[in-house]
Parts: sequence; C-alpha cells; structure tokens
Amino acid sequence: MGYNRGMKYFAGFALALLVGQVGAQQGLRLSLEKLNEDYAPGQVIVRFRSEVSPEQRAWLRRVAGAQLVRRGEYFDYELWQFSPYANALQIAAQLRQSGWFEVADANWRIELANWTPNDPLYPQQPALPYIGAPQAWALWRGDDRFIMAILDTGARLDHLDLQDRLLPGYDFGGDADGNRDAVPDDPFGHGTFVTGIAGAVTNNSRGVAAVAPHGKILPVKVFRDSGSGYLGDMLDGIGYAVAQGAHVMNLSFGSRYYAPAWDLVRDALNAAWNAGVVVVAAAGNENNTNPFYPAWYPVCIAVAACNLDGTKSAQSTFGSWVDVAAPSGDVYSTTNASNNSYGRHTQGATSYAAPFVTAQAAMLYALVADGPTDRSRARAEAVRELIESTATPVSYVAHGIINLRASVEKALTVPVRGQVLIVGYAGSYNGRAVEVQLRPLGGGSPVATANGTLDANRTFQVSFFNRLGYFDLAVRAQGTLYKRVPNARMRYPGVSNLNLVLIPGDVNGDNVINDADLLLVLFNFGASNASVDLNGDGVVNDADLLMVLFNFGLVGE
Ligand SMILES: [Ca+2]
Ligand SMILES: [Ca+2]
Ligand SMILES: [Ca+2]
Ligand SMILES: [Ca+2]
Repeated sequence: MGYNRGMKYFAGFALALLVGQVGAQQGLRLSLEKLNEDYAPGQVIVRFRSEVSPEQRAWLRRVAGAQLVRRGEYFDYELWQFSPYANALQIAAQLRQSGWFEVADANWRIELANWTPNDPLYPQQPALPYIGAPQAWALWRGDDRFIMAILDTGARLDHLDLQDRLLPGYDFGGDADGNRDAVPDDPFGHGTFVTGIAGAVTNNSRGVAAVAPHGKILPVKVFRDSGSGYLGDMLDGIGYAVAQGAHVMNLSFGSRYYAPAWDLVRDALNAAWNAGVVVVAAAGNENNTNPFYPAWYPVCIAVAACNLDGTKSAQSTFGSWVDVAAPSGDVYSTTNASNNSYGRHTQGATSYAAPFVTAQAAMLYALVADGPTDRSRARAEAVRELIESTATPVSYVAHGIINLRASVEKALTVPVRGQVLIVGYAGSYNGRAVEVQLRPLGGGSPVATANGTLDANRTFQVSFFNRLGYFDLAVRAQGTLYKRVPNARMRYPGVSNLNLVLIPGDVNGDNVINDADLLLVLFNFGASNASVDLNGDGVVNDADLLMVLFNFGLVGE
C-alpha cells in the first residue's frame, strides 16, 4: 500500500515538474534582463518527510532536475539549484504538492539592515549613505500620496528620471516674458537639479536615486527662464502649493537684503505652516551668520550645507539661527541638458542641501499623518521636531547634520505614557512593573507587548517600534487586571496622558481574579513577595487576602 501511494504521489510529482520545466523555459525567454531579487535565483530549500530514505532523496532530486548545492550541516535540509531563470516559487509549490516534503520553498533573501536602490549612479551618491539613507529605506521609503512642492526655476518635465513623480504644477515666473502658464519647464536648470535630489525616480535602474524613494513632486516655477525672479510670483507660488495639498515646501533661493516686502513672504509662509506645510529653506551661500531671507524667518527650517566629513561647506551661511545642515559637498542629480542627463555638484551650495531636508520631511510626514489629507500644524511640528532632534550636532548650526536613519527610526518608535492608580494600593509605586499590550481594534490577541516600570509619581512610559496605526491598548500593573484603552492612534509623538484606575487581585496575571489568586496569597502568607503583596505594605497578609476577596470574580478588559 505504501509503495502504491508513493507511486501515485510520484506520478503527480513528475507531471508537475514537467510543467515546471516548461514554465522555467518560458521564464528564460521573458525575464533574462532581470532576476527576481527576493530570493536566490533558481534555488529551492527543502526538508523531506522523515520517512523518505536517502536513496529516495537522491532519486527525487535527479527526477526534479536539481543540483544539490549543499545539505544542512546542523539542520536537516537540502538546498537545490535549478536554472537561475526558473520560477523557484512555482517549483517549490509543485514539490510541496508531491507529498514528499515537509518544507519546500524559495531560498528567500533575508531583509538586510539597509536597502540599496538599483539606480546606476547610486554608487556615486555618497551623500545618501552619509545621512543613513540605506538604513532608513530598509524601514521606510515614503508614500506617493505625499507631496513635496519645489518652488524654483521649474523642472525638466520630460526627464526620464523625474517625469513619473511630477505632478502638473504651474509656472508663476512665466518663461522669458513673465506670462504665466501651466508648463513649469526649466531652461535654467537649477530646479531640475534640486528636484532630482529630493525626488528623482528611484530604483528604476536609471540615473540617480533620490533621498525620498516615494512621494510626489509639485513643480512650482517662481522664476523666469533667465533665473531671476520676483517676490510677487513667490507669494503666489506659496499660496498655490498650499492649495494643491503640498506637505512640504522647498525654497532653495533667497536674498541677503531685507525689504519690507519680505514680510509678505513671511506671512505667507506662516500661513502655510499653520495649514500644516513644513517649510524648508536654503540658509544662503554667504559664509557668514547674517540673515538670509526667507530662511531667516523662524517658520523655516533653515538649511546649511556640509561636506561629507561633517565640516561646513566653504560658502554656506551658518550660525545659531540656521537649524540644520545637509550634504551638498558631493551631490549627484538630474540636469536639464537632456531628458536623461545627470551632473555632480561639489561646491556645497545650500540650494542643494535644502532638498535633502524636504525629502526627509515628506517621508516623515507620511509616518506621522493619517494619510495625505491629515495635514495640520501638529503634524508639521512633529515632522520638524523629528528632523531637528535626530540631527548629529555640529558647531555651526543650531541642531546638526540631518540623519535620515535616526529620524525614521524615531518616527517609528511610538511612546505610550500615562499614570495609574491601583485601587487600595498604599505602597511605593516606584519600580512597580507595568505592562502595556497592543491589541487589534475590538479585541484579539496582543500583537505586541511592552514592559516598563512605574515611578514614584505613578507614571510610566513604554514604547513600541514599527507598530503604527490604530490599536486597542491594554495596561496593567503588577497584580492588577488589564484596563483597556480603545482606539489609540499609534504614531509619533506618541500616546500621552493616559489616566488609568487599575483593580488589584490578579496575582497570577491571567486577567481574572479567582481561586488561583486566593491560593497564591494564602501560599505566600507572611512572606514579602512583592508580586503577591497587593496593597504594597511589604507583607502578604489579611489585607491582601481581603483585596482578592473584595474583587473576587472580576475579569479584566
Ligand atoms: Ca512655462
Ligand atoms: Ca533613478
Ligand atoms: Ca488571576
Ligand atoms: Ca500586603
């Protein structure tokens, strides 16, 4: 019987493999240019059912047409090699169906601590690893529903490494003659370079990678083709960007000369900020600490330029009024010479530092907001705080050099803070254990648990990493039932001001107060075991027993 059953499986198996081989041949023709990057090409990892003999294993491998790469030295598995163009997932599925294997699967690539885009010029973009971009990208690459408005000389709209990310935009500068139109093209070139830094199409096997792999660009042309611009056009461009739903605005321009008309720009930027738009502005290329407008205005994140050794670029404006620095000493980006041209900038102009911060802001905005319409000053403040608080300190700006990795990690680390009162507890709260669970909305097993301790003021703080979204929280302290906090939004800067009254008596932590808890109190009677000392007076006695009896039968949330 066993033999017959084996043959039956085998017949099905052989047939399936023939189909598999045909599929592999087709794959060879269709996908020569690109191997699947998620698993080792053509490799399948298997574990046989324990009853399969060594002779059967060798025979099966031969029939399947696989080469043995190796047999596990410490664990029972075999790694098989098929054609690198074969569909490993499909083959694995067929092997599983054959009934001979406990496990058959592709040899999956393990997620590395960084993500490297395939853009050919990426190896010539050292500024990206300098700000921790590959590690940040391993966690988060942005969201195409979020918008960076680039107020500049326009952008080369047909650029092959830009066009897929460009929204229509508008031309307030008006070409050569000042007549506005709906085509924010860029004969001058400055805007094309700025745009590529923040938002060139990334991981498209072409050109450069951008700081933000995802997110849309709104080109807002506020200069004429000659590269000169007028303040009135900037005003309209700012208003337009806000109206078009931008989440971040990049201002890689300005003037060292104050004029009262700049106050209009300041007011427009304050209005943008109040509407929830993060405003990023180049600090100027003056190599001094003098004001530069509009970056000087507090509403702007003023950006200095650094070299890749952390020093200030020779020309960058600096000083305590400048908020952060970003690389501009070695930057590769899109240029306007053709629809597929690129260039390198090594002079450290702050124009090309600002879009690093703009892209960072767009990526972070998507992490702190409930989608693109959730645009508010509170969100913008969270984004700005993330950028500034995670910067690596340097002497020449207020906060330091931006760190994309640290800012993304911080945005994904959501604190939960609160205060508890344990009914009838008279001891010190300091050091008493507290546990917080994240549960799916409406109930279900916890998806994550964090442990912390209370301080003498009965407060606690724990945090959860990479668990953004809506959850029910459940909190308990040592010896108490869980108290549920429904519908908490887990996002930076966190859930605060929880104020919870907790019911003691659940000694064994199963969220119900019953016989088992009573027995534990009795068992520890006279001892000083803190986990059983429900009222915190240092001893397990009548008082603790009474607490259990008083709450007997209660079930936590
Ligand atoms: Ca135009
Ligand atoms: Ca690219
Ligand atoms: Ca219990
Ligand atoms: Ca006690």
